[in-house]
Amino acid sequence: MMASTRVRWALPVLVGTVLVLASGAAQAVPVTIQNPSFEANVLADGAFVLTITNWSFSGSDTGTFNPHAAAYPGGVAPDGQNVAFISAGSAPGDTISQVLSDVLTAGVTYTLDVEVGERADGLTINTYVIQLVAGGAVLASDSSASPAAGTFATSTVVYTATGAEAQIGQALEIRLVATVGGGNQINFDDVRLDAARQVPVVPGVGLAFLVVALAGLGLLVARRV
Ligand SMILES: [Ca+2]
Ligand SMILES: [Ca+2]
Repeated sequence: MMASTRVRWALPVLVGTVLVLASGAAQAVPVTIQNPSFEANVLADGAFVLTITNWSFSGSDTGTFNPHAAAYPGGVAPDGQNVAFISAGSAPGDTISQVLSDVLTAGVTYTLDVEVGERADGLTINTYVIQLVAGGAVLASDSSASPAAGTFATSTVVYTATGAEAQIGQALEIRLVATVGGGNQINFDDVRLDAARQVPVVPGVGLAFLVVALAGLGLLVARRV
């Protein structure tokens, strides 16, 4: 193989290898949410309470519900036994929320997933929005889930903190909002928030490899001339 050919092949291979070592892979870890599946209250099938442990909420017709078979086939919740609800007596904008102990961190991609349900027993789904919040400011939101009666669908928010946000270092918050009040009900369950960041696999090895690789490339170039 000609020296010039070796150089042509060597450069992209070395640069590619160094980039892989230096950048690493995204590691997703769950962010702690208290009572994320609304199971803190033990309720009989069909029972509800106007409380949601660990969550704050506005309005007077919001709480925890163990669905009966009329609401969802088999009386089954997406996760565990219970769901949260914002119901008929609610006003537009009534909100279930929890401020988390984790703070908004630069370079992290957050993925918020919430199961959103429409009861099958005539309580038409309320329009809703789920929001990822930090320091009281809404970072991103989703209102696109459209479950059929008697089913749940996943609503997802994805947000990457660039580091330019004024809310870096401030507490994250999850909000589940009913955007139209009265006459309807919306159910939420299985709230999940993951944080993923690019992490170096072995930064020291990557840097050492870079030095050796560049030295090797220099030798190749030197031998060619
Ligand atoms: Ca649940
Ligand atoms: Ca049930």
